[in-house]
Amino acid sequence: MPDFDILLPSPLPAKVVQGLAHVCKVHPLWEAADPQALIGQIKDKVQGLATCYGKGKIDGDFMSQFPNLKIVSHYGVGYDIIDAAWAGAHHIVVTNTPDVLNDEVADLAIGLMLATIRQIPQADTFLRAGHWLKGSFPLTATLRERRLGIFGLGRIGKAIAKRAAAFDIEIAYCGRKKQDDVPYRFYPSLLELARESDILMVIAPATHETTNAVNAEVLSALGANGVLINVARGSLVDENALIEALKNKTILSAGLDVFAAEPQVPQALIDMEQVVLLPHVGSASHYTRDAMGQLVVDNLISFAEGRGPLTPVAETPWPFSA
Ligand code: 8YV
Repeated sequence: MPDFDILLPSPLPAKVVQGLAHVCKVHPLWEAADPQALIGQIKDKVQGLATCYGKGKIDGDFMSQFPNLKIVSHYGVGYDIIDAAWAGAHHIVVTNTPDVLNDEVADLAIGLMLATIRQIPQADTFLRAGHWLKGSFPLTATLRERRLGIFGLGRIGKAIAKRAAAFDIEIAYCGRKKQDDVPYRFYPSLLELARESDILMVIAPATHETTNAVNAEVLSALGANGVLINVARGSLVDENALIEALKNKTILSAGLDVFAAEPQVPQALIDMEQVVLLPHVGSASHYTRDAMGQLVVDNLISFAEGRGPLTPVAETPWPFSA
């Protein structure tokens, strides 16, 4: 194994750090008393970064501190914190952790959908508070006769659709293009999809085009019986428009696993009883996080040993053409 120094800008699971430390020189930036001084000492040696979703952005300014940087291995399928186009233009490959989390996130999305429509957390709170002794929990909305619109029919979107099909509800989707090998109805515009749906499931990537895509107009098209579920990124939903729609009851409820400025969650949402709010736990099981961590390690080791990256992202196709 050649010398290969890897910088970890923000905390990753211990198994990832240990897995890398067996074969590479690992520099956990968050443990440094003076992070900038550490960067100064190791900047010429660093060939890889292992990153995760968190506070900092891995942009051109950050990556350009390391003249010999060759690979950024990201812990997560969504890599919106990384400027992958910049990396590609500078022959730095970016990898993510696709597929290994599809089922976990899809399970959570379905759970959140049911929890929101049938008010499962609210019913639990009701029982614990002793209210059942005084009367029954109020009747809830239903999944019956609903139409599910999936915004983003990628790998996770398809896993959600497969599960939703078992509920005997209509399924439609919108995305960059129509996919001929799926049985679901395609709508080219999100507005049209919202108009034809009672549940809008958001699972598209966070890009410039999808920022605030779920806006006031889309929410109004979803309608007064409408339920919004977001397991993608907070940036896809105009949070102020969502709060207004919920306050004015122009939609029924929302189940959210992600927020625009997480872990900060708007107090207005916390104060609403009809919403279900989760702390970004879509992929957060031991099983799936271990699989994601292993893929972060495997990408870096495969690259360091000259075998190339395992799961490069679209912006940095491997091998780079000269
Ligand atoms: C995060 C996620 O990566 O994969 C994604 O895109 O949103 C999550 O799985 C996770 O929070 C780890 O940082």
